[in-house]
Amino acid sequence: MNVFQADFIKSAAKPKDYPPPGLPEVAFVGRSNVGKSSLINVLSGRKGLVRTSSTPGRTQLINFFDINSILTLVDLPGYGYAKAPPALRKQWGPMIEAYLASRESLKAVVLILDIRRVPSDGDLQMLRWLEMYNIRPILVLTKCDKLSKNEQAKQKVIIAAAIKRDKGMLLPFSALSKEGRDGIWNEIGNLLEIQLKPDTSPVISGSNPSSHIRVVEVPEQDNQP
Ligand SMILES: Nc1nc2c(ncn2[C@@H]2O[C@H](COP(=O)(O)OP(=O)(O)OP(=O)(O)O)[C@@H](O)[C@H]2O)c(=O)[nH]1
Ligand SMILES: [Mg+2]
Repeated sequence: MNVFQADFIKSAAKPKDYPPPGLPEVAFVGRSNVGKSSLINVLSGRKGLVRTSSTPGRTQLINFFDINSILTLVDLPGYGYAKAPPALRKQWGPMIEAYLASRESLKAVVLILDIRRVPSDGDLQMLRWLEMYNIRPILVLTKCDKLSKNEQAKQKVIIAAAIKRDKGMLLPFSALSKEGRDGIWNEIGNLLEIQLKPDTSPVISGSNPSSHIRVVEVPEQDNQP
């Protein structure tokens, strides 16, 4: 997918503050510090589109980003940050649940797991929530640059068993090397019924089959909201 345009739309905590529904949305969930915001930056090809941090709890609101005016990427605050202020931890569950339960334009969820770690209780809870809302997540194993190929294969087996999924469903990714980027875009394209051919125009099929958007290559740029 060539991203020729990536823009911060807005931050929101409550449904009344979300942008108007319309374009299909892809939400990114995972524990705090797992690499959600870094993944969005790599997918968008903009290093500074979303703020990232080595300190957990960087993303505290729901952040919406427009991509090529054909879809919206949604960065959700991470769970499981023990040192988060109590008020924030209390707010987190209802904020995420309201979004997952009520957002009609939500078409895909990317659940991000750290390839080095056994999935946490928060991850398992998130999987249960998604099942409850009938959402089949795209499962990404991030930070794979930190392990050898051999170790990655072992971790895949362990993580697949912990979450009771086929290991073939787990997509390795690295925000450093960008390995896995195209595979994740393909999965998103499949779920959104958008054809994302790298050298041609992305086309929204279904409701608007004639919508053609020309894509051009642009250099990475900082675009901090
Ligand atoms: N080596 C490596 N580091 C990564 C990768 N992805 C993210 N990181 C690092 O992990 C830290 C957290 O990344 P973020 O993208 O801010 O994580 P987040 O999930 O958005 O965190 P919160 O907003 O706090 O929930 C940063 O220091 C990133 O540079 C990766 O694929 N490889
Ligand atoms: Mg973040």
